[in-house]
Amino acid sequence: MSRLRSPLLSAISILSARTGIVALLPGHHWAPGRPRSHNDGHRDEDTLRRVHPRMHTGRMRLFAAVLPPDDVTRHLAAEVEALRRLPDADALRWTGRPGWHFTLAFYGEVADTLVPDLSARLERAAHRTPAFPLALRGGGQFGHGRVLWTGADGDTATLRLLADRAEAAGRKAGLPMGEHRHYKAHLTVARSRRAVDPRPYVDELRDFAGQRWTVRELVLVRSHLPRSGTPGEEPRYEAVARWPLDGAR
Ligand code: 2AM
Repeated sequence: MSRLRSPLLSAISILSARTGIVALLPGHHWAPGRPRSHNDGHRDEDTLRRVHPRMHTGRMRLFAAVLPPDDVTRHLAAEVEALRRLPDADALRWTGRPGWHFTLAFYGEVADTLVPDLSARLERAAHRTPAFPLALRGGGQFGHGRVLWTGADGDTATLRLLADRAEAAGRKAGLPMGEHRHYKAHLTVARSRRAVDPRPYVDELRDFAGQRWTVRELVLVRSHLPRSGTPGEEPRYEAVARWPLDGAR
């Protein structure tokens, strides 16, 4: 077990022992994707670790998410294949299937000491929220083609409620969450550092409709930023805890 992960694992293990609810997934690496170019003013802990590989900085980059199941991401992968056949698709950096997620709240670099409180609050948020139906649907873009995404259909009101609760959990745990913004459910499929014409991609995504599934879990995800320095390399995502949604309807 790496020294870097042990404080989180022990923090969550304590929580797990107390509540019996937290499911640990050590070593379960489920995703690439790409971070935004900024990191909300936090130190870039992965960069520090690259410079000092033995250094344990006592922080980790975390976010709360909903993860679509395999059959849903398989269908999206086929759609993304079609998008990648469009002219100039190589100008975009495409996110990878194992990492596809709906971000609920992004926490940035979180001190190990705050993780148990954050986890307890997320567990309560999950406990108060009912399982709900969701599907991937259509698409859109932010920032003149810098972010291309597919959207959500189904019980998006409960998705938003869960996102608001995940954000509140971070705020109450003492994390600097920035100003509250209206939640826009999106699953990022590609990014670009420069503006690109997004219309062909958004047109192609317009009729995309994935199959429904029931969202039953809130997942806390750790993002490991790339260490190689290779441009365009994706972060590695790791699901560190999952809590069942078991609120009453
Ligand atoms: P996204 O949801 O638009 O793709 C991990 O980095 C996830 O957290 C990504 O899915 C990312 O964006 C989301 N995220 C939200 N705010 C972020 C920020 N300030 N920096 C990095 N990622 C952020």
